[in-house]
Amino acid sequence: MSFLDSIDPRCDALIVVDVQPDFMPGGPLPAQGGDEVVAPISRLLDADRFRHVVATQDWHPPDHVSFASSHPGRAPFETVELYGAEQVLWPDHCVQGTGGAQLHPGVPWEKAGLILRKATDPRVDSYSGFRENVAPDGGRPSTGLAGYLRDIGVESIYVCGVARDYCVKWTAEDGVAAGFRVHVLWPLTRPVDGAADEAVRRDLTRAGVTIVDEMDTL
Ligand code: VGL
Ligand code: ZN
Repeated sequence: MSFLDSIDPRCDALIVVDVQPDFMPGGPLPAQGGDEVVAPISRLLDADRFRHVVATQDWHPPDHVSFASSHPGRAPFETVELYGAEQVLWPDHCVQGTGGAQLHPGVPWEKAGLILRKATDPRVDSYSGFRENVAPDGGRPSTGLAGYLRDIGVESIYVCGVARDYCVKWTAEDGVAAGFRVHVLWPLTRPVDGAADEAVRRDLTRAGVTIVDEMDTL
């Protein structure tokens, strides 16, 4: 049976994470082979199996705290401590209103009922679609996504997009913590750091996430 045949449109939702030009090869923060997920995600949306589709969009102000450029003397991919947690310093990416921050033009976004912009607080990063990273008060502010999904009757989510080792992973793990059954559509994700794949699979599995490896015709 194809995984598509197991989708119940009433209580399953597809979450498409950060499919944006800045995360594609040639962009400032590429996921390895990130462009390869565009066509199959488009086919999945066009198959109209999911009634509930949410897109997340990384959407940083230009002086965002996660940018190495906001930390004099620091280089991209170094880490700093921020509000008691580790923060990776990224190349500038997905700056609000720029072309690289748009939703990728190759995906039929009209199928998405909600487009959730995240990491808009200049002081706080947000990998997950559900909750921001650690904030100055030590908490992780909600984005409202869990409440939205619950309100429309969603019980299970299927997560795809980029980056596998950051925003996809954190969205999946927070989805479990919020009480959803969570599946990661592994072939429809790509990592910033492919060397992390085995650790990502292990962490997701331990968190209670189901990894879907076989996508059949997609
Ligand atoms: C992401 C790092 C910084 C992602 C976003 O989409 O995975 N990673 N911002
Ligand atoms: Zn970002």
